[in-house]
Amino acid sequence: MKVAIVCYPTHGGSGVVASELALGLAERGHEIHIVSYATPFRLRSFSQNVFIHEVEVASYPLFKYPPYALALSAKLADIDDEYNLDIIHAHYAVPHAASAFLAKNILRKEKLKIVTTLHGTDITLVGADKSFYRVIKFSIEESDGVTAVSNFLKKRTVKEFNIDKDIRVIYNFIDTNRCSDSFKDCNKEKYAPHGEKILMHASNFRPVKRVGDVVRIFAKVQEKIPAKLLLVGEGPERLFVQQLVKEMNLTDHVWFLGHQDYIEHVLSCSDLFLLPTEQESFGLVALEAHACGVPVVGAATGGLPEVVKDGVTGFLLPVGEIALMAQKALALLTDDALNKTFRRNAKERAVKCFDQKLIIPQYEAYYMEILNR
Ligand code: GMT
Repeated sequence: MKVAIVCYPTHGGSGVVASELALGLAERGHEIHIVSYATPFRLRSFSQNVFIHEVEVASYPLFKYPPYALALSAKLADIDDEYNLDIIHAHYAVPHAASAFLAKNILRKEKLKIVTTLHGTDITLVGADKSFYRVIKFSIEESDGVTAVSNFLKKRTVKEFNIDKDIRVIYNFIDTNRCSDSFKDCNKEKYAPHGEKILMHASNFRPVKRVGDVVRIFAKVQEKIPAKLLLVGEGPERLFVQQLVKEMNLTDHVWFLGHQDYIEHVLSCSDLFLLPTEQESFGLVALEAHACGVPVVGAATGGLPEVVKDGVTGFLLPVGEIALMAQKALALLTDDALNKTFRRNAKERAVKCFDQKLIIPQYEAYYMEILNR
């Protein structure tokens, strides 16, 4: 098949899923065209069967807001002229699904199919905003196929947008071999020179991630046992979090590592992952932790319980329950037998339920189904 995958190139989960899907499909012999405003970081090195198309938006003094969605539509139409696509797969509804719809109509090509994958905030935050609502509802309804990354997100989409359309749930996935023994030399002594326990969090530091809660949970853990916190990522709340760390006198115990292209290196140093997020449609980062055998303590919210099995691979508690989260974190960090069992369960769950070998064929089969409909 010839598939154009439209995605964001940044460190967010949707871009990672789209990039890994592109690589997986290309490896299975499909011709993949990545369409984005920059090259996604996971696709910077050469891959057979993957073509990168960067969208450029003309600037003009009249444009207060550069019309990216239109430039993307025009680019998709051009790519189809040159390569004769079968499918445009839009990752993240805003604005990719609408741009794909426009491209298909420009081309007047009925046999070109549009698949839209809903990732989370395109529905829960951005999509619910009144200024986008009708365009998103329309783009979902007009897509030939729609997937959501969890049952939670599917239900939320149907309810929020009053959608009467089959939405297929296809979970996020991971190459569970990536966290191999070759990463085990992660320089743990650098971060925890006296054998302290290592807690970790990674996100885009947006308010929805509640990184402040991460620091407060860590503070409670650190009161009881020697521990260090590794924070991965960048975003609007980073300065606030740095300030909080200072105010809580934790500067010597917290490492800000910034963006990391492959967080497996850091995960392989970690004893526990914290994800006290307000909303999470799936929680790719929790899956990445599990794939490295790292248990998760976090919030019982959104689709996270579909990934982290409460009491088996981690503990999930109500959003904002900092004291309870700290208590569970301490249990996992001080009871070696419990820790060992949870680590084994976490890895096993990632391999059995979310390995790319299981999930990529589901996308492939879904494409075939849409093309044959
Ligand atoms: O909103 C974000 O945190 C980024 C966003 C993205 O699209 O880049 O992440 C969402 O998509 C991921 C991949 O499907 C999911 O694993 C995340 O749970 C989801 N984030 C939220 O729902 C907050």
